[in-house]
Amino acid sequence: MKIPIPPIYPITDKGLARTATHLAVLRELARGGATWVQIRDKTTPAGELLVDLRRCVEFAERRAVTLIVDDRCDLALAAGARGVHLGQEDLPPEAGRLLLGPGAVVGYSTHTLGQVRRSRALPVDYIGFGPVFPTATKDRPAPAVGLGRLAAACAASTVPVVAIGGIGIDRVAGVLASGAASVAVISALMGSGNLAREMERFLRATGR
Ligand code: TZP
Ligand code: MG
Repeated sequence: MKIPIPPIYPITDKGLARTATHLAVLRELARGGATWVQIRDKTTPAGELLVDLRRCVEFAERRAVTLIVDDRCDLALAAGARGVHLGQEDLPPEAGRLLLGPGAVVGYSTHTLGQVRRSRALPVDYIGFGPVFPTATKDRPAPAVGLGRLAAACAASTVPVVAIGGIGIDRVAGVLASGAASVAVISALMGSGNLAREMERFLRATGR
C-alpha cells in the first residue's frame, strides 16, 4: 500500500527559523496543520540533537505527527522517530530498513531519472526528487531538474514522489499538477516570521 503522505512536508532548519530547538519549529508547524515533519540538522552535536529529537518524538506522538529524521538512522532509532530520510551518500536504504525495521518510514533522495528507476528495487516508502528549482538551502545541490523531469520522475516511480528544492507557495499547484504526491519545503517556511500561519497558507495552496 502506498504511504499516505500529506501534500506539504515541511523540513526544519533551526538556523533559518532562528530558533534554539527543532521542537520549537515542530510545535509551530503542527499548530499550522503539518502532519509529517522532517528534522534536518547537519551541524548540532549528536548528543544535543538527540535530546531535542526525543522531545520532538514525544510531542509528535501526542499530536499524531509523523516525525522523520534526515540522514541519521542512529539518531532516528535512539529517539524512536517514525523514520529516516536518506540521501545518496548516506547509509543505503537496505541498511536503513534493516536497522529501523519493516514498520519504519524510509525515504530516499533522488536527483536523476536513473536514480529514480534504480530506486524501484529499493525498500523505500517514498522518494524525494529535486532540486526542482534552484535553491540556496542545500550545499552543493545537483542541477535543478524543472517540472518536465519531475513529471517524468513521477511517472517512473512506483512509490510517491516528494518534490523538493526552491518551492515557494506560488509553485505548489504546478508541482502537484506534475504528479508529485507532496512538496517538501524548507526556506519558504522557515524564513517566514510566522511559521504556523505560513504552514496554513501552504496547505491551502494545495487545494486538497
Ligand atoms: N534536497 C534537494 S533541494 C534541498 C534538499 C534538502 C533543499 C530544499 O530547500 P528549499 O529551501 O525548500 O529550497
Ligand atoms: Mg540527507
